[in-house]
Amino acid sequence: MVAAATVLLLATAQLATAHFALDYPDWRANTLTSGTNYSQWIYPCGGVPGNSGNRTDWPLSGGSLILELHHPWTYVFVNLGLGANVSNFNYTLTPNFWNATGNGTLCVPEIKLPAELKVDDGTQASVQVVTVGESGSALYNCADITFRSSAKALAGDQCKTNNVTLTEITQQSSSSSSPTSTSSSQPPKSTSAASLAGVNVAVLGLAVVFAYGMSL
Ligand SMILES: *[C@@H]1O[C@H](CO)[C@@H](O)[C@H](O)[C@H]1NC(C)=O
Ligand SMILES: *[C@@H]1O[C@H](CO)[C@@H](O)[C@H](O)[C@H]1NC(C)=O
Ligand SMILES: *[C@@H]1O[C@H](CO)[C@@H](O)[C@H](O)[C@H]1NC(C)=O
Ligand SMILES: *[C@@H]1O[C@H](CO)[C@@H](O)[C@H](O)[C@H]1NC(C)=O
Ligand SMILES: *[C@@H]1O[C@H](CO)[C@@H](O)[C@H](O)[C@H]1NC(C)=O
Ligand SMILES: *[C@@H]1O[C@H](CO)[C@@H](O)[C@H](O)[C@H]1NC(C)=O
Ligand SMILES: *[C@@H]1O[C@H](CO)[C@@H](O)[C@H](O)[C@H]1NC(C)=O
Ligand SMILES: [Cu+2]
Repeated sequence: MVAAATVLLLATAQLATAHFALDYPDWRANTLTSGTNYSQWIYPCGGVPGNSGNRTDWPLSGGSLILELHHPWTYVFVNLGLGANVSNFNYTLTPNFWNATGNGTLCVPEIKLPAELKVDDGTQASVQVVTVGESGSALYNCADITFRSSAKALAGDQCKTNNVTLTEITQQSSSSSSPTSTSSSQPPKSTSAASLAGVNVAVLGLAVVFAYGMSL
């Protein structure tokens, strides 16, 4: 009995520390609070249905993202789906996904939309942020947005990164693709996953599967 309770306590503590917050755009719901049926382990969106919370205006070319991270490091993927009630996130905003290290706040001033994706003033969409840790298991949070020609990316005091370092992981062996999507105040280092020694390729592969939600 005591052993089981201890294991449960440890497991719960681990869950609590591994989770993350999506501060901007405003998440569909606070998935860190207890007393809901939401869980960041659930694909998609931690189980939070569309239109549960606030809808944030985003610039037509892409907008800002603020995450609160609690892990020594985590992979981060950002995906987008079009529509008023999205559950299919079939555009990636992180062709080079991120390795975010540190327990703190990450603000990326502007995440560019893929060049082939044209949106209009008033187009509704949702953003899904996926983080993948060492175990290969993934956490999900979503935010509902409206693309607006009048919307602006966050700047200055509104977009502060604190204690988090971002490294882009290019999935091609060539690192020639320019990482224009994350012009952070501290520019991210670009690393080629294929050229890295000691990368856990299995976790990386799993991460990609989880992040794009292929068979989930
Ligand atoms: C969680 O789900 C259970 C079973 O479906 C339901 O009875 C309960 O009301 C739900 N709780 C919340 C906060 O939605
Ligand atoms: C939506 O915005 C209001 C006003 O800023 C805030 O009080 C509320 O907590 C937000 N809802 C969610 C789900 O974040
Ligand atoms: C993260 O940092 C905050 C203070 O900045 C601290 O309260 C918290 O315990 C830290 N969490 C982890 C998992 O290191
Ligand atoms: C939103 O989509 C979900 C799943 O695709 C569906 O269950 C739900 O009824 C939809 N909600 C609205 C308001 O259309
Ligand atoms: C993404 O899915 C939507 C339907 O949800 C579809 O209209 C669109 O063509 C898809 N785009 C891509 C690039 O797969
Ligand atoms: C991500 O960062 C962590 C901590 O610095 C490191 O151990 C890990 O190897 C990195 N992963 C990749 C793919 O670079
Ligand atoms: C910064 O992140 C490191 C690594 O996760 C953590 O050990 C340290 O406590 C964090 N510092 C602050 C001020 O949160
Ligand atoms: Cu967690």
